[in-house]
Amino acid sequence: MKDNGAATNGNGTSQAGVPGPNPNRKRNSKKTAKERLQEFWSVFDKEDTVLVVISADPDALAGAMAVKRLLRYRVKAVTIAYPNEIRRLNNLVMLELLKIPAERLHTVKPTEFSKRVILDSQPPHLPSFENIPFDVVLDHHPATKGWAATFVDIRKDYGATASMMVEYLRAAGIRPSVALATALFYAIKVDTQNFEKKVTLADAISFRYLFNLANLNLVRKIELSSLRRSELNYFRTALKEMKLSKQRLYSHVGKVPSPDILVLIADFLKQVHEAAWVFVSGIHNDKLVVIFRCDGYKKNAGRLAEKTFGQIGCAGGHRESARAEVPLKNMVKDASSINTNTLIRLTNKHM
Ligand SMILES: [Mn+2]
Repeated sequence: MKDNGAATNGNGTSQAGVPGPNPNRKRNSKKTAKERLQEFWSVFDKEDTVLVVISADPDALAGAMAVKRLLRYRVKAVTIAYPNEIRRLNNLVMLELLKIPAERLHTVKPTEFSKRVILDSQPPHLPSFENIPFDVVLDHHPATKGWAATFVDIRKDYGATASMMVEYLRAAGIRPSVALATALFYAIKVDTQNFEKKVTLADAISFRYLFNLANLNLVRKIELSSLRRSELNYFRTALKEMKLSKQRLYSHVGKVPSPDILVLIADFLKQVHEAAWVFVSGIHNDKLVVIFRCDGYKKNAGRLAEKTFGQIGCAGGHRESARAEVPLKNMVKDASSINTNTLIRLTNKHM
């Protein structure tokens, strides 16, 4: 039970790892792909209407498509639903190009479906998931407690749920369509950050398998669709306001419709060779949002963000990227008086 921590995971294993009442049920991590597939399939009947609930990002969308494919001839219908609004352009383009049928969670009634699956998430992850009784949980995030499901497969060492779903498809002898293979391939790329994150060999095996089936031009089209034309105006402002000193590049962009645009600008500016650090800030929802970027070599963006803004707002991140959000009421200045010089002054205090 240690490997997924669910209150009741139905794999019949006691805390000490000794087989429980059913000796045919093994520890989750010891099961073969075929055994997992059979257990997953055994949850469903021909008459079932299935709801797959996800928090829509590439990994969840691809995984949900795989579940739909695995259940195609085994249940009556499969509906994919997500609570969040998809704003990221790459994700919208993925939905559109790969024709992924997904609906907003508030437009469906989970209890009207006979079976419910949650994928790439767990019930406690979002308030809108908490009250849904799930039959199946498929995920790669660390296991949470306080819920139960008939079939649970959580593998926290995996870089993507998509890698797990490839194993299910292969065990079922199903060759994914180009759209499904492309979705899974892109999902693994995104969740492993192009394999720069710590992942398992299993992720690499699934990725290599998909390489022959996915359309790489479609992948590139999705990857390159990160900017709306209207967002280029913020780049114009960022370049105009930009200041470079002591290998540090600063730009305050002013009011922005979403902090995402600040991330896009910071990621663009970090390509400037003369800059070891990039600081991009903007105002969103009465908060000053600051995006930190550096190469992480003998530098720590997360620590700097915390030292600089931890007292007056929330701040944190990794060595090479970080973010801070400070309510304007915690700062002496009003929004209109904040400019790139303010950003320089604030961040230099702790450098
Ligand atoms: Mn994921």
